[in-house]
Parts: sequence; C-alpha cells; structure tokens
Amino acid sequence: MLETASGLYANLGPDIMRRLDALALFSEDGDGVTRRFATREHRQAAEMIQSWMRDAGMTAHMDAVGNVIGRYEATTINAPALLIGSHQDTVREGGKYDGAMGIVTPITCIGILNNAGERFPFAIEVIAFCDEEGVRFNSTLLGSRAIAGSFDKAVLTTTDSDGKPMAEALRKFGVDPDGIASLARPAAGILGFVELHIEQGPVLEEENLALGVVTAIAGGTRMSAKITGFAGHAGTVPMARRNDALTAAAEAILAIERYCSSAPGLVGTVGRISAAPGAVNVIPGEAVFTIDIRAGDDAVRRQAVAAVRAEIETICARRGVRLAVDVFHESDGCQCAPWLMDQLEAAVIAIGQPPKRLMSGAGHDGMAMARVTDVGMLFVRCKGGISHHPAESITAGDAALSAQTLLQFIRKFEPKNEI
Ligand code: HGY
Ligand code: MN
Ligand code: MN
Repeated sequence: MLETASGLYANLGPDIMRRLDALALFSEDGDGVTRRFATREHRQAAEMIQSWMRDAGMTAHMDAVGNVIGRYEATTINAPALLIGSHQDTVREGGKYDGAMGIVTPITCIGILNNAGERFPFAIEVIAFCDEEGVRFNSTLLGSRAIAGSFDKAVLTTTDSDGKPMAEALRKFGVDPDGIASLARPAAGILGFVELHIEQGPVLEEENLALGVVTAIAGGTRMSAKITGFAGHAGTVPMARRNDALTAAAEAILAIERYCSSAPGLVGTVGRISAAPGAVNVIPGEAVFTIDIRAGDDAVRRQAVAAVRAEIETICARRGVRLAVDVFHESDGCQCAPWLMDQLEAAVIAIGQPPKRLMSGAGHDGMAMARVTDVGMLFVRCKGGISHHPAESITAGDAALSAQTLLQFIRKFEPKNEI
C-alpha cells in the first residue's frame, strides 16, 4: 500500500470495506449477519481473521474460549502490549460493522506498519473477541471477561435454545473450556485497551463528523421476567375471570416504557417475548420476556431496575398472576481513561478532523477490559445511527479516516508509564 504526499493510503477505505464484506459472508441464514458464538460461522470468521493477521506480520492463534489473538512484536521480545480489538459475534440479523469494524481496521493498519518495517518499543495485540453480544447463551462479554480474569465458570453450564451447555458447545467447536481460567492476563503486560467501533447512534452524523472519542460506556442490567397465570378456553372464560399472563406482560412492558422515558439518558427495552401454550384459542398461561435497562449513571439505572420490578409486581398482583424475575447480566458503566482519550483525540486532530467527545449508550468489551487495564474508544459515524439491523452502514471514506487515526495513534502512542 502506498503513502501519498497527503499522508493518505491509496485504497485504504475500499480495502477495509472489502474485508468487512468478506467477513459478513460467514452468517447463518436470514437478513443481515447472524454469527453466534461457537458456531460454524464463528469458526470460519476466526480462520479468515487469523489468515489476515498472519498476512499483516502477526502471529495468530485462537484461545480456549474462542477469541482470536494476533501479536505484532515490539522491537524487543517480551515487551508489554497495547491491546486493540472488538468482537467477532453479531446479534441476530445484525449488520456488517458492529464489532467487525474494530477487528478489520487494526489488522489493516498493522499490515501497513509491517510493510513499512515500523516496529515500536511495545507489542500490539489485535483481539477478535468471541462473544460480546451474548446472543447464544444470554451471557455477554465472554471473551473479554476471560482475558480480564472475570469469566465466571458457572456460565459454562448455561444452555442455548437447543439445550446444549456452553462447555459442550465449546468442545464441539474445538476449544477446551478447562483452559479458560488461564487466559486471564496479568495487568503488568498490558499498556491499555483501545477499541474502534461504529457509533450505533446518530450524534456524529447529525454534527457532520466522521469520528468521536468516547468518554464513558453506559452500564446495563438484563433480566428475564416470567409471568405465570392460568391458561383457559378463549371462548368460555369471561374477561373478568381470566389470569392472562400475556396481558399482564403487555401492561408491564408499557410500564417499563413509561418509567424509562422519565429520565434523560435512561432507556429500557423488551426485545424478546414468548407466550405459552401459544394457540389462537387459548388464554396464555405463561409469558416470558427480557428486560434491558441502561443509563449513563449507574445510580439512575439501579433505581430504575428497582422501580420497574416493583411496578411489575404490583401489576401482576392486581391481575392475579405470579412473577419471577432473574437478573442474568449486570454491568456497571465504565469511564474511559483520560490519557487514552487525549491521545486518541490528538490523533483525530492530526489527521485533520475536528475533535468530538461523546458517551456510548451501547455496551462494549471495554467494560470487561477496564477491570485489568485502561480503556479508550474511538467511534466512527454510521448511517442514520442504525445498528443491530441489516441496514447498518458506513462509508469507505470514514473507514479510511478511522484507519488513519488508528495509525497515527499507534505511531505516537505514549504508554502511561515508562516501559
Ligand atoms: O447490546 C449492546 O449494547 C452491544 O451492542 N452488545
Ligand atoms: Mn452490538
Ligand atoms: Mn459492538
């Protein structure tokens, strides 16, 4: 790849877009991209990522949880590493860029550094995390938690929708879950973690900006609510005598929407619901739905979770149905490290883009990585702020700008403490 007088690399944007298109082919059927943890598609994507890493001058391997890790050596051996990465899994029928952008771009950047023979006093590791979305087993951040030393081995017994336990799925996938405990990285060998990600919101586009430096990642709570009523005949049970689990769930969902509209920065979503027995002429005896509540302020989120639970309890008691709530994920918000924000922002300015700081409403692997190292994030504009949808879209021009920023950041990177 050529560096022109203007400092731009010919084909940088199109090269990144081509790789993102290639990765998107590893998808289950349906619209958009569906690549779940420990599946054939995960394996195929991981192999392609490893081959790109090797082409870029890195050593590459898959670890015991299914992360792919590429290492670009420093000028000396055993130097500490700057970690850069994002996740290779997707939501169901998601887009091509959520996660993948933050894997493909750093690999492409390292290919450029390698071609130019540039090495640094620190190593660079690109990590393609195995599962950030938590689609298959409901537990998120699996890959980053393993590396940060907070992987809870109890999740290995959780099952997917086919009843397969995670440990068994991992063995079938070809990795050894007994090795996960030893993936935890000592903080001493890590200089920081940086993630490039699409914004997944409308702020940058509305302000006509390509790039933004993330200040903090909002925390989130995920719950499953099960309402048990009494199934019955849709034609014979009078309306006043029903214990309909689904109408109770409907009222609960509206209460969640109402409460979560009451504070700035607070959001609540019911993304999945099922009713049983599930027939046109049977009053639902059971309704199960998920609740996702997030806020930039952890105290606001905790208060919302408590208030929403209390309100649903009241609704269920009035309607004569039973409620059971299971909190299956809870993550506090995470502040990005000021020194990494400053260096990312300096890189944005150096490539001629205006500085902008914003917070992330979406969750990211940095939330887990913050336990072991300082975290920084760079957002790139996406069309209409659309994400978790097949219509997710970015431009090749913005991809090139984000890669140039990352290159600039790496070249000027100053660890917080002397190596
Ligand atoms: O759901 C999230 O915030 C992220 O996209 N995993
Ligand atoms: Mn996502
Ligand atoms: Mn993501």
